[in-house]
Amino acid sequence: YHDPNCKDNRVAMVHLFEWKWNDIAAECERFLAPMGYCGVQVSPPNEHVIVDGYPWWQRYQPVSYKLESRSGNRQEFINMVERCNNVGIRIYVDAIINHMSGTGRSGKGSGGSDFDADEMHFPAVPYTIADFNGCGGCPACCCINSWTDVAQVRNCRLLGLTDLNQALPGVRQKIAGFLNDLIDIGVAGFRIDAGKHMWPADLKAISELTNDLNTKWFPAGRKAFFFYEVIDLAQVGEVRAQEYTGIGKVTEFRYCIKIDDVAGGLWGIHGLYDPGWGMVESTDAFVFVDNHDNQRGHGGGGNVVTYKNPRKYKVAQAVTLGYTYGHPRVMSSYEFTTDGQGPPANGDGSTKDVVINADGSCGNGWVCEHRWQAIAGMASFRKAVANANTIDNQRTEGNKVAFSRGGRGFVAISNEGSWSGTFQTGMPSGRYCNVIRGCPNSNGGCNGAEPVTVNSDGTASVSIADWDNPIFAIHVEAKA
Ligand code: LAG
Ligand code: CA
Repeated sequence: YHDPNCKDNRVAMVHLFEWKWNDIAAECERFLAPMGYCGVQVSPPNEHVIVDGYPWWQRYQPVSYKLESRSGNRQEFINMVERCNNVGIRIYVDAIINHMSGTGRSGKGSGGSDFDADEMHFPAVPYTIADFNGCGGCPACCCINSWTDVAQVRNCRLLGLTDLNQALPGVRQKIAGFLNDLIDIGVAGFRIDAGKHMWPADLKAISELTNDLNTKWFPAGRKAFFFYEVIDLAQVGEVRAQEYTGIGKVTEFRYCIKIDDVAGGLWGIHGLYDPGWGMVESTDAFVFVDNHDNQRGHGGGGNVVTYKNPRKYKVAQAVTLGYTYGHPRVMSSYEFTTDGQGPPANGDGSTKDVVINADGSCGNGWVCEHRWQAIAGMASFRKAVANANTIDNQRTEGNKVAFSRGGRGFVAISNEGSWSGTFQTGMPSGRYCNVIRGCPNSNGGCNGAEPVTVNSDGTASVSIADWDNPIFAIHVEAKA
């Protein structure tokens, strides 16, 4: 349950937030596989409520486990999983299993199923009132309003969302049935939404009901990767991320604050993993610079760096993908100005296609951070150094840092103007491409810049001069 099930030494996950299944399938083939990404976190694939104006958060209110959502239908989902797995890219599902839709909602879901949340009537699963937590022990509204009352956090309604009782065998079976349907299709794992709001023992029992992964793409006996969304910002008396490390990896939200800090002052890189802050150990940590919630002030919010601050964002991603702490996920956003705004939409409300411009950037309102050369280049770097757990030759000078990764890669980042000189890269001699500028091309050179020569003693002449891309990175899988 801790192993992301990546192909070869691939590591980086990208969250293609609100993308349609057909667009994701194409992206696996044309970009993610060649750039060395491991997999994609997809938006919730299950049937959901439809809210006026189609805010993104409607997908966090399930109506059933039918695979009929704003991103596409069941057949399109199956095609995506097959096409991505066939090029070695894994699919991870955002699984909403804590709750169903919010109080006050009824009608038909995105797949046409009837439901009535006030009656706790979800016939397309089916769930009835008996499958939900009652209001006994909860405040009058049945909502969570004390975050230090751990039983209330787990057994009452998060934001008024009808709360499933995962202690019941029947509920466990239905949730496991949903996960097993996805596993049988070929997904590699799950982001468990609202993990904080479920008891770890119940989650453990559910994960133990899941099938082995599909042997068409995975070795026999493999289990799905589970990573639990637990917002732990070290508030005294609240649920701790460490309660979940026995059953999978856990989101480390303190990392978002740390990386924002470190990307502003690289001298602080030594403190990126800070046990004093209560952060979970590296092998348990699931890390990200920002996510779909905190980039818009939801889910804990806080000071996080996003695509709206591109230069700092690239620095933050270079540190995240270049360093050793945790398992990294890259956010891929759509442009937004208000927090509820849904994905780019056509006149009929359907989600717009992702279009790719001639220069490789995205159009139609999709930001595609994962395609920014600095970020994609660092995803390829992480694959190349995946087996190296060490940081060597680390050198910090004020707001600048350089380090190498076990003879397989070398990075330098300057947050204070240009930086040039002779550096010990720890790399074998040869001609390499600075993957922040571009990849090797078929003419024996590099796109975007001249090749870099590493001498037989491991030294190289390094220069960072581009204010908007203040990073230099070479690795053994990008030789000129
Ligand atoms: C999560 N992790 O634990 C998701 O990452 C987060 O995006 C989800 O909230 C949340 N848990 C529940 O799955 C999102 C929005 C909420 C939204 C909720 C349900 O951040 O704002 O709540 O999805 O759609 C909305 C309204 C609330 C209302 C609630 C129930 O914003 O005002 O109380 O619906 O009707
Ligand atoms: Ca709950």
